[in-house]
Amino acid sequence: MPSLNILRYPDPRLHTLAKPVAVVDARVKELVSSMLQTMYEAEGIGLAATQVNVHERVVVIDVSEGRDKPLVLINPEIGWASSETKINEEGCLSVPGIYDGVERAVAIKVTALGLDGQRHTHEADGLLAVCIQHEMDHLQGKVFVEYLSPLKRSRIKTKMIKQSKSD
Ligand code: GNR
Ligand code: NI
Repeated sequence: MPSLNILRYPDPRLHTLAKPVAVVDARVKELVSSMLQTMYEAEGIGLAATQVNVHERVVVIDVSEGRDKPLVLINPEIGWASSETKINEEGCLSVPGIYDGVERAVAIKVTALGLDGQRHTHEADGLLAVCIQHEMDHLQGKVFVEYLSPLKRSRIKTKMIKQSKSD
């Protein structure tokens, strides 16, 4: 299972809308396995298929301390979100070195297919809830910097372009 290249903002491919997975077959399982390896290597707590230029509704997450509790969400749907929100500091593997506050629902209920092809319900709060919402945005082609002011976003864009030219 090779690790995959992570697209960097402002790559326009990060704004692609992902399509639902039709069947959880060997191909999807291989994608998940490569995504998990890529996420662990990059020391991220989540990764959406969009970030590795695969435009299907697949997300992997691990918010555990031991980095040993992978969560796989295929075709995730938010069934409920708390009206209570909170601003959390976020970062993104596609926007390395940038951290800023984003307002998110504090708690959510999500249903998604697992690797068993069955739909499961997940109740999440804290960092897990933040991460799931961040990853589901990626599947819609949305990067967290799009919640920031146009001035901040434009500075981030310039910084990312400079960075990409120096490495
Ligand atoms: O590794 C990540 N950390 C993080 C921290 C706060 C809020 C969201 C995240 S997700 C991010 C990995 C990533 O870019 N996933 O798309
Ligand atoms: Ni991200």
